[in-house]
Amino acid sequence: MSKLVTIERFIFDNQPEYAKGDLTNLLYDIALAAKIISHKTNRAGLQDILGRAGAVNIQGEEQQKLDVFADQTIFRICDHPGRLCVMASEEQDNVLHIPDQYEKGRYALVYDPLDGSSNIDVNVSIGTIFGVYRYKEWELRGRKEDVLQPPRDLVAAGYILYGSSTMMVYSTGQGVHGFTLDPELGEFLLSHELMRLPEPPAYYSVNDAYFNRWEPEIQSYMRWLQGYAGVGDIAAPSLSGRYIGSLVADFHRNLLRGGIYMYPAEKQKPDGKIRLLYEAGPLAFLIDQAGGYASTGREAILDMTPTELHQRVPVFIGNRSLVEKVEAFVRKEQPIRL
Ligand code: P6P
Repeated sequence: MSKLVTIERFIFDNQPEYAKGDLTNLLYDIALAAKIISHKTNRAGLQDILGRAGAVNIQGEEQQKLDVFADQTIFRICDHPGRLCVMASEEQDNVLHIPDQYEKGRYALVYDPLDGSSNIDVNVSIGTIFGVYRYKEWELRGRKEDVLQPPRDLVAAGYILYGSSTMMVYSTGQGVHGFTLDPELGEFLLSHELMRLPEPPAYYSVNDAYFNRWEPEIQSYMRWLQGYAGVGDIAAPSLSGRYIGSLVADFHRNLLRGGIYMYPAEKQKPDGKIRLLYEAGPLAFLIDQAGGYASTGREAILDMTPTELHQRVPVFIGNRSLVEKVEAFVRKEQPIRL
């Protein structure tokens, strides 16, 4: 029988000595937000919270009521305890400043409050993604510069998956750890300690309806993944296709079983769809901690400094062997066949 450890206890016991303060408490706060959002998500169909909130966000996407609720919940929990100097949300045009009446802290929080929200009405798993940076300059803390940092400089990153169960998965640079919510206790309990990407990988995740929009090298890579003869210098591992259309759900399954999630650039989306700051960056930090790799196909996502809050990047993330093969195809170092 596995040991019974709450996320609060695990965070406290595993933080470096110097960090047993704001960062520890910030992760507690995020876990509380996760419980509140999970409670609301699991009852979405019963409380007429489904459907549109009537607004459109910076991405030009219809805001679902749960999007708005999740965004407000995270902000209201994190704006006043004095751990943060600034926040950035997928749902907000600009950075979110700490209200004047509250003390500013040492950290900057970036988050996608509810990724995959178009799946809410069809009861498909959705998720929250977050990343935590340390301030850039103490006297000037609270600016956009505090969040526009490369994912390699994250001090923490994680996600919450609202699925058949609610899980919180995070890393502070000492490995990736997963916790499952016991809704009766209201506690996240340690369920996946030190998660590592398994080899060989089992899945590839991509919306292949866009195949004809991709550059030829990516089309060839897809044919390699699918086992076509005469493509690539070695045979691809035998993979199954799994695409949920919810990044956190696809990422989580691939983290547990091995695989690659892809959202390539295309003619209509030259930078792809996934946002660097609060989606690809935190997940790149996590996959690195789990022994994997994240790339745009041309450069490591971990080392990209965002220039804008809502900057998009092409994403290939998962087992290093699969992701590095994309880069080899893009460099035209691989035999291709279409
Ligand atoms: P498409 C959800 O909107 C999201 O950002 C990810 O969660 C998901 O993987 C992707 O977009 C789905 O996009 O174009 O395949 O519908």
